[in-house]
Amino acid sequence: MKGKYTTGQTGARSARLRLAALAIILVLMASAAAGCSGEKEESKPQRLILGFSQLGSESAWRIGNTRDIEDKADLYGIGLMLENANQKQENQIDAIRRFIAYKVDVIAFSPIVEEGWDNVLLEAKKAGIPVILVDRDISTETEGLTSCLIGADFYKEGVMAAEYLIRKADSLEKDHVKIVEITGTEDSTPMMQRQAGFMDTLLADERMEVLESVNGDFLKSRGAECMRYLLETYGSEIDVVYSHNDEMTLGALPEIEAAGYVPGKDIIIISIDGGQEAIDVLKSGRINCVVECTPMLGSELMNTAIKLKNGEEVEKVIHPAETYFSDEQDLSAITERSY
Ligand code: GZL
Repeated sequence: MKGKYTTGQTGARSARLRLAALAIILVLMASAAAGCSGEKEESKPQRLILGFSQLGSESAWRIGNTRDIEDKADLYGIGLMLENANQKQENQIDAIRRFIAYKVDVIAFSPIVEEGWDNVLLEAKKAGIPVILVDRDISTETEGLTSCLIGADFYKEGVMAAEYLIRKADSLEKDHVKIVEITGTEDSTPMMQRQAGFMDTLLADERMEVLESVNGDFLKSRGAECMRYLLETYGSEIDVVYSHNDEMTLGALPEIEAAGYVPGKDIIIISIDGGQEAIDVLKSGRINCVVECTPMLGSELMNTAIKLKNGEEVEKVIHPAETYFSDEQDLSAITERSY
C-alpha cells in the first residue's frame, strides 16, 4: 500500500511538483514570448490610417478613381476610411471632422469646389493631421493648410484640346469656327482650368468664336440638357462642341443625332477624361478628340501618405503624365482603359 500509496502519495506529490514546475516554465515561456512579441509589437509599425473624402460617384472617372484608391490602400496595407460625399461640400466637411475626431494619421480629399475649406482645414492643422489634396485644388489665402496636391494639370488638358481644334480647322480649311462649351462643376479646379487653357490657346486665332458656355456639372443628364438648349439656340451654326468630361459628351451625342446632325462629321466633338466608353465612341468616329485625365492616383496617394506619416518631405504638386487621343492617330493602338 505504502509503496503503492506512498508511491501514490510520493507520485502524486512529485506529479504536483512536476506540474507546478511545468506551469512555471510555461508561464515564463509565455511571458518571454509575450515580452518578445510585445517588443515586436512595439517595434512593429502600426497600420497607417488614411481618411479619404471622395466627392461623389458622378462619372466613370470618379468611380475609377475610388476603385483605384481602394485597391492601392489594400496593396500598401493602409487602413482606408473612405466616405462618399454625394456631390455635397457639407458632407465632405463633416467627413473631415470625423477623421479628425478619429485621429487618423493622414486626411485626403477631392474638393468638389475650390472655396470654403479654411475652417475645417485649420481644425486638421491644429490636430496635427497632414492633409493631401487628391484630383482637385482649393483656393485659400492661408498658408500650410495642405501638404500636397496629387492631380492632373487641367490647364494643360484645355491647351491640348484647343491645339487639336486648331489643327482640325487647318485641315478642314475653315476660316470661321463656331464653338459651344459644356463646362464641368462651377468653381471646380477642372472646370476653371480646362476652360482657361482652352480659351487662352484660341485667343490669338481669329477664326475661333465661342457662341456660349453652359454648365453641365460633369453629369450625363445635364450634358444632354445643355446640348438640347444649345441646338435649339444655335442649330446648324455650331461647328464644335468642347465638353469638359466624357459623361456630358455621352449625354450630348444622342441630342445631336436627334437634331439630325452627325457628331464627329457635321459637328466636331472634343471631350476630356478618356474612359473606355468614350474611347470606343472615338473609334466609331462620333467623337474627334479625347484628352486623357487619368483617375489612377492611388499609388501616389499611398506613397505620399506614408512619407507624411514618416515625417518625410513631399512634393507640393504631383501631376500624372497625360496624353490625348484623336482622329489624327491610329486608334487601334489604344490599349484597354481601366475606367
Ligand atoms: C478631373 C475630375 C473630373 C472629371 C470628371 O480630374 O475632377 O471630375 O473630369 C469628374 O469626370 O466628374
